[in-house]
Amino acid sequence: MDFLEMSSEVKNALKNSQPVVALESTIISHGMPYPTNFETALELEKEVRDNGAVPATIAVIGGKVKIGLNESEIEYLAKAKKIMKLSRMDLPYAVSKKLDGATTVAATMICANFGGVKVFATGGVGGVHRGVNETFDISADLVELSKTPILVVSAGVKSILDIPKTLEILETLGVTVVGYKTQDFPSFYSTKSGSRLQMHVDSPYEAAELYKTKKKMGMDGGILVANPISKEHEIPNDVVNNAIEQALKEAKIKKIIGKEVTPFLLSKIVELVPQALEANVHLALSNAALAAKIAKKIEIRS
Ligand code: PSU
Ligand code: MN
Repeated sequence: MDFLEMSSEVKNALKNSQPVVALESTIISHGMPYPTNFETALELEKEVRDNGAVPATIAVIGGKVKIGLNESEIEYLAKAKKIMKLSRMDLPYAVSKKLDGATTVAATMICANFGGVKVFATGGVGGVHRGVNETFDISADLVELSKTPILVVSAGVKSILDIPKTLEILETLGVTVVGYKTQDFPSFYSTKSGSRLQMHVDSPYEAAELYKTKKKMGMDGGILVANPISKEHEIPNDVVNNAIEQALKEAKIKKIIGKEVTPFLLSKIVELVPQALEANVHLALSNAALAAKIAKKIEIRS
């Protein structure tokens, strides 16, 4: 794979069956404002290390799929104004044209899998957008979860999305969705969404066993571990919901479509509810810590 460039740290870790956790880059370039995005990207790597795994932040730079970015590459992504947002459809184009791009959950899963990374921590995955009946806007993240064998830790999905419909599609696609110590599907800023989950795991060990079992059974696709934000950092639903309603209204007026929808809504929400950014950082860190613990359990020979 001449398009793949792994850092020596990640390469060594994988060679020695040490735990590695993939981290995405769209959260840096399109998910948070500078400088919080840069600081958070570094803190996420530290959190993974502090919990005993090697971080591998993923992006495409100069047409190379990079697994394990250095600090200046992360800074570049954090500051770049017009960096491409790469999902599955864009990935071969960016590589072929030797472009730079940040990877979404879908593209990060694909790239992690190229390198043999099994676990990936993010903030929130994409899903079925509200108004899907008209727009057909369904994130490619969901389809990727049905194809690519990565365990993804996320704080559920934001209520900018239609959460019940997102869960329906995940069921249709056969994605194994489990709550982490919860039976409520979390909605990013909130531990609950009103949607219930049938399945849960209660330890990193159980999550690792689920991953190993799915693999042993030869079944395609990933696992979505929904890890709720901690109670102390939770933002009440009604506080965020007003902001979300307003953001959605504005997106409609401004005719924002396609891959611009999610970044537009994310930045609008932070503009309207500044504490949302801090909550976002906290939940992402908590997901990175849990992902590292799960990755460690996966690498223990059973
Ligand atoms: N949700 C968030 N923060 C994010 C994203 C989603 O709360 O940063 C990013 C992720 O990279 C996710 C992508 O994969 O947005 C989904 O975009 P779309 O809806 O265009 O598929
Ligand atoms: Mn979309």
